[in-house]
Amino acid sequence: MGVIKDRFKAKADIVAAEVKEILKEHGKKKIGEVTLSQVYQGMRGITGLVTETSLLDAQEGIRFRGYTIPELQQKLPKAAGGTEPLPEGLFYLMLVGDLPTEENVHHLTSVWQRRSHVPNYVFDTIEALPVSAHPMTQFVVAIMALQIESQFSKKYAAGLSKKDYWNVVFDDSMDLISRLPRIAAYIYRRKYKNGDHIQPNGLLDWSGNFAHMMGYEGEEFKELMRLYMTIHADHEGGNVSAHATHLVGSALSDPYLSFAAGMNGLAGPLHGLANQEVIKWIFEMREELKTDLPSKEQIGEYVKKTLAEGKVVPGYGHAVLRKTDPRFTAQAEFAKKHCPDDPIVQTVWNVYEVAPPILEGTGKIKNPWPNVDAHSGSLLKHYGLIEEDFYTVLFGVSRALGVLASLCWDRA
Ligand code: NMX
Ligand code: MLT
Repeated sequence: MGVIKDRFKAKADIVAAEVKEILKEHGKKKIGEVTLSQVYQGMRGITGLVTETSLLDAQEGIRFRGYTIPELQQKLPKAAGGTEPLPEGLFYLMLVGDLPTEENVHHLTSVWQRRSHVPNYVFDTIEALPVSAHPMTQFVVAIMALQIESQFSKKYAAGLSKKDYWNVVFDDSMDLISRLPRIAAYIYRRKYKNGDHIQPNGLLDWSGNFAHMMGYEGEEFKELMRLYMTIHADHEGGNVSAHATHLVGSALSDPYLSFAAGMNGLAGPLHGLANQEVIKWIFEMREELKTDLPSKEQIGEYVKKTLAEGKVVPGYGHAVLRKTDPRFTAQAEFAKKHCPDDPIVQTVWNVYEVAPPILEGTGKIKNPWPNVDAHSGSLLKHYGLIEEDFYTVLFGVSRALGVLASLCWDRA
């Protein structure tokens, strides 16, 4: 851990000095105007925050520290025999700002393994909830129970100098990331597999072990998890989960409290819960039309019906993006390689052909193209992870990487 922490601090000190200098020189410079509709419509398009870890361009999509998703798929270290990036590598990149070596990534895997112990009272707290509770509710309750472990809150209470905040926020963030897969898998097995829990495998990487603890041993599914955990990790600072984590963190709430706030936002249907909504929407359509593979004409009619009922077409639209989300494309590429004949995947692709012109035709939807959530559920269903209520928890485990790396930067 020492090496990564030292590298992070060295980088953060340089950036902090640069920012101080920039503010001294240009602090009074105006960078934009604000219109009344921006104020009333959720601060759209106002440059109002800095996020170190990633940058979202409306046309091109996300870049993590300057790298696109295809570039990350090429440049980040992979599991033995695998082709998808290990999210440990993305975390290193977001935190330190440089591409990691294989050794850096293996180091991070073993640090997270070492820190992954979840105290029993967290499982007891989950068990106190009805099994029927939504997995995101169970997830947030578990994170709050784990907050008892926060080093930051203990050390702050004992008296902590401002210059040491970053150090303990860093440790809390690492602990939390290490423990989330165990908590999420516990909730999964509790809710859907009769509480038949699976012990962690200390030899696996973070995503591989997560897949294992949920009960998915296939190498292809583990590869999907590595891709999934990488592409969902960060989407600049304006989205609800990142913004909420940042906002609550600005009160010096510890990483557990801050991340729980972000997860409450991710649980909303217009944000992370949309992945569950997409699959629900596709299955309702299949049920209504009595077919596993609706035709493009039928899909078109169903999109129009959804709009006429005053509902959103889940998985389409975005507050910033104005083109197809590259995270959708990355998942479509994975599906082309591994499961092009799956009827749910084919339906997702048919919706992609049919929905955008209809959405555009309304004249008010600013982005008629698919976002990340339009594709993820179809892949999970293909590999047998059929319980769509759980999908947002997967998103949440991944999002921890981006928002907690950012929280470390905030404190440093
Ligand atoms: N289906 C129907 N109507 C839509 C859609 C859609 N997919 N997207 C936007 N609109 C409507 C929107 O409700 C608004 O209507 P009104 O004026 O009646 O309030 C109008 O179009 C203008 O909205 P936009 O400015 O285009 O979108 P906004 O930035 O406000 O919202 C989303 C962005 C993502 C919340 C919106 O596109 C949406 O609700 N999409 C469906 C839900 C979804 O897929 N969310 C996941 C986003 C990604 N993520 O993981 O967080
Ligand atoms: C995200 O990944 O957070 C979503 O695409 C929402 C957003 O960026 O606004």
